[in-house]
Amino acid sequence: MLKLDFSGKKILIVGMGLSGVSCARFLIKNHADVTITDNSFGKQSASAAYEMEKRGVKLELGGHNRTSFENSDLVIVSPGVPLTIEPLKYAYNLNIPVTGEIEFASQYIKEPVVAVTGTNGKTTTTTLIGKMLENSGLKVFVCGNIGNPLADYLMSEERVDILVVEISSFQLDTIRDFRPKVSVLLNISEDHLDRYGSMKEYIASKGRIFMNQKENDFAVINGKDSAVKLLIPDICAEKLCFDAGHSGENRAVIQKSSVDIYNSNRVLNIPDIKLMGKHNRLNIAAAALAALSVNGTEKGILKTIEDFRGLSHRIEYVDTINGVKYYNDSKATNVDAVEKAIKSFTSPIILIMGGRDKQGDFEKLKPLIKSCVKLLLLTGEAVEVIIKAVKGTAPIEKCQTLKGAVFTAYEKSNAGDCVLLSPACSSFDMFESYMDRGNAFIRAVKALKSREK
Ligand code: UMA
Repeated sequence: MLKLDFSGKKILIVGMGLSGVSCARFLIKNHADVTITDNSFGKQSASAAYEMEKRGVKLELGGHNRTSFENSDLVIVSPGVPLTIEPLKYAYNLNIPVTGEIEFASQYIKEPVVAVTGTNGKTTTTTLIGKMLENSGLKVFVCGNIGNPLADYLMSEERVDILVVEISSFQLDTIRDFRPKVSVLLNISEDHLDRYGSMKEYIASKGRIFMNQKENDFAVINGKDSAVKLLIPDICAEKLCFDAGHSGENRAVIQKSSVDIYNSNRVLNIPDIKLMGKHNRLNIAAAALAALSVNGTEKGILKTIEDFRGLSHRIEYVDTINGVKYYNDSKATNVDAVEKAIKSFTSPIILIMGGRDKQGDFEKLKPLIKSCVKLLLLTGEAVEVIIKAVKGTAPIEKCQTLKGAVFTAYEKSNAGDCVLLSPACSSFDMFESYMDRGNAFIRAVKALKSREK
């Protein structure tokens, strides 16, 4: 574990989730005076609260106390906490440093970092880069938005050669000096507009991943994405574009079921890609370019793609019942991800959408729903908004629950169809997380399957 001395420093952590707890563990071990404040306090936080108190962290739960913000030497904000909340304004007004977990932890990390952002495909690409580098013989720590905070590395006894970090826009909002050796920007489409005032702000947030890079760093970028292209003029790092068409800078060409990577004077062909959809071939191209720029080997890359079968909750095949295939794409929490999912199928689709609206533009789905979806089943808070946006495209039915939607899909499907849960919304109206929602979908499908036996 990294040893530092924070004696006499009063540090306030906002949010007792994964990021907050991880920072607190590290700081308390290094003699800081740590307080965690969280505006809610539910059953799930009880074990974290118990651990924190035992370690000597002060807790202020169920609300935020203005004076704690004003009396701190440093405030560390969790990514899910909006930077506009009232108590943070008091800290800003008093010039108290406010930072996030990624910026805080990265100050103490000397190893090179590959950082991956984008609206969709971050977790798959982060996982692929981690495996490609491991299969190339490197010691790797994979972390970030993927589920284990970067700050966990500060507590780890083992040093690695390189870190691969999934980074969300929320995490980028609080960086200052964070400088990845390789920054990957996969794509940008509408998302989180309930937090950002406009697309312009959201694009600017994503662009922060490049802001501290220098000429000897690498920027792996989607050369066809119009929002990503807006950021290119400000990038100092060496640009490795993928899918950029015929432009001279193009370093990866996406074929029908393979990817060609231009690596120095050679072409690395990644053949027979089993993951569905062009979006996955783009993720693979980005991952390979990133891996190659930090000593990943062609052999390590090819082995990774040969072995990789995709992650849960991303167009995940669940089962076949009466000739109908069921797919769980619960991670598709925005419109762009649903577009990509629909485009991955050639069979008629019974599509299950809905949940909590993140103010996505559902109207964009109209042409695809019209041409590919035979029945649209809607659940959750966003039902009426979605109906208004896509009416006239396909038959629509409202369902009270996800389980009910699965049952309706089962009743209305014919052999050769597929049933796809791809919600275009967050899960928080009815579930704890997209994983919880995806697991509920899988359970409902498995229950129907067992009735068949
Ligand atoms: N809270 C306050 N005050 C507020 C608002 C929230 O105290 O005004 C509290 C909440 O009550 C809660 C705590 O803050 O107890 C949660 O903080 P958090 O939401 O930042 O959660 P963490 O557990 O720290 O998880 C975060 C990321 N969550 C979000 O960005 C919302 C996790 O990404 C990430 O895995 C983790 O850090 C480690 O890096 C999840 C996510 O949904 C998977 N990310 C979004 C996405 O992928 O779309 C961005």
